[in-house]
Amino acid sequence: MSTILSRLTTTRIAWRALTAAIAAVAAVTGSFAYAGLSDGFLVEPASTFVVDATPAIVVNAVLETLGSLAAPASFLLALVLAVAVLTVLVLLALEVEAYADAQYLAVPLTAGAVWFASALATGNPIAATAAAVPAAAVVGVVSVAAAHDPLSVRRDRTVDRNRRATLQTGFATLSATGIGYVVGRRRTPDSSVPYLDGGISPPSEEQSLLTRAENGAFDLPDAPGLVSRIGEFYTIDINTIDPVLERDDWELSVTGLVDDELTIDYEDLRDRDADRFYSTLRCVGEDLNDREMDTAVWTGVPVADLLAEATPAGEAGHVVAHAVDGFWNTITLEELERSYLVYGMNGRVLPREHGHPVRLIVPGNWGEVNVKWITELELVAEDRDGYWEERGWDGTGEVEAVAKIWSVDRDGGAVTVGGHAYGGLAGIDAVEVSIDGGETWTEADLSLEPDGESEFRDAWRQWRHSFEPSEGSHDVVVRAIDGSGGRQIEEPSGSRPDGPTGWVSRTIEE
Ligand SMILES: Nc1nc2c(c(=O)[nH]1)N[C@H]1C(S)=C(S)[C@@H](COP(=O)(O)O)O[C@H]1N2
Ligand SMILES: [Mo]
Repeated sequence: MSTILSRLTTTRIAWRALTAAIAAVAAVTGSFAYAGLSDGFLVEPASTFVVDATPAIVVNAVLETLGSLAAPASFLLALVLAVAVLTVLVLLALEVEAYADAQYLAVPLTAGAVWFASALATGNPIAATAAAVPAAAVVGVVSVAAAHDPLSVRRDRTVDRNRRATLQTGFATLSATGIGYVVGRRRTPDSSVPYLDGGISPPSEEQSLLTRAENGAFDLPDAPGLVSRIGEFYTIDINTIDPVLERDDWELSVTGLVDDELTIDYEDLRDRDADRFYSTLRCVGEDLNDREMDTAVWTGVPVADLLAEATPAGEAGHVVAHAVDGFWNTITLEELERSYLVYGMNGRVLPREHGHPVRLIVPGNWGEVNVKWITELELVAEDRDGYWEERGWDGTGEVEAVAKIWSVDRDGGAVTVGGHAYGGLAGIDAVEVSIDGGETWTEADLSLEPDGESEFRDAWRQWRHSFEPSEGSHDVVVRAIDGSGGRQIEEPSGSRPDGPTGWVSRTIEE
């Protein structure tokens, strides 16, 4: 008799524990759906806890053995930890309900406990609510379903009812997890990246550049404005999961052929005079009319200021920029002297995927030299292969001018074609359009030169051209004229090794 009783008790606890685990999964899902991959997401504090609680030796050993799997592995561990802690809390709530023999008491208890723990961990009461409500809902649904289950015929009805109710709720939660994941992914980018200086809007200088770009832009369907939104700005790097480099842990050293080696931290960098400027990035590996080209308003410190303090030795001619992800690249000292150590993007703190906390921006050169998560500038005498140059690319130099066709709009009879053109430091002076396959050419309308006043004009412009189509099809071709009068190269080539060339064309059927 007593063994049967104790077995029944264990079975009950097991089913309660399963209910609690499902509620915990619902809490984490709700938290993700609300916060995406930001500090409001419960797994973020859990992962900080895991990393902080693990000795550095172990972290290094894990990184070494798991390599690029280390980040997803630690994420998984944090996820399991968050679910485990919440499971225990909900189980406690269910046990209290059983002990007090008060039907539905576990619902408010779960809501309270999950809310409190989440608010404590994330410091975000609203995100905590997004976790607490689904967890309490799971507990509530299981209780109601169990109480009204007409099908239980076995002698121990509570166990049997709970079992069915728990399983059904479990399946429902599982499908909700899918939806929560999709919602959370969507909510991950822009809004979760704080503004520089912690305000509720971009600082005034960044704001004025953003406003200028917004007012000067054409509204082209299917194409960005003059400044690309964070979250829509392309990202390319060698990582599956981006490095997480905290501001407080960041340091940059200027080493090699300098008189005085120099190391600065994030605070030092932020204390220096900064510039705000538009700069376009374009990946050398993209196809001619691809979208791996975007523009932001960047906030950063001129590298020249740091170089003046370190004093390059006479024989220094190049610099290798190193990053935490094992990526590196080489530019000339001259190019470094017009570069920036950037910590702000569109008035926000530089986002993780774009190199948080600090990246290099080298105006005018191909994307790959704009090293993200930068930690060292090593001055050397001779040119050296970068990460991609070791793999057969030649993409450290200045960009080729390009005009893209990104937008085709029909309004009644007229067709408006448009897109973006980028010419590096020289800027874009004109975009020529042909609607007859290159027989005759006219100049397209150009948007505002986004950085007219500064000494470099390293930003794209939009172009636009409307025409009344005649019978048949039209072969639209575009070509850019850069600020030095040079016309975009006509001869087509693939992107490897030094960037795609040719004129973009598109056939428009009437
Ligand atoms: N540390 C690091 N920096 C990097 C890369 C990288 O893989 N690792 N990729 C480069 C390449 S190929 C490009 S095109 C640009 C893209 O910058 P974005 O991701 O901010 O658009 O970053 C460059 N900087
Ligand atoms: Mo790139």
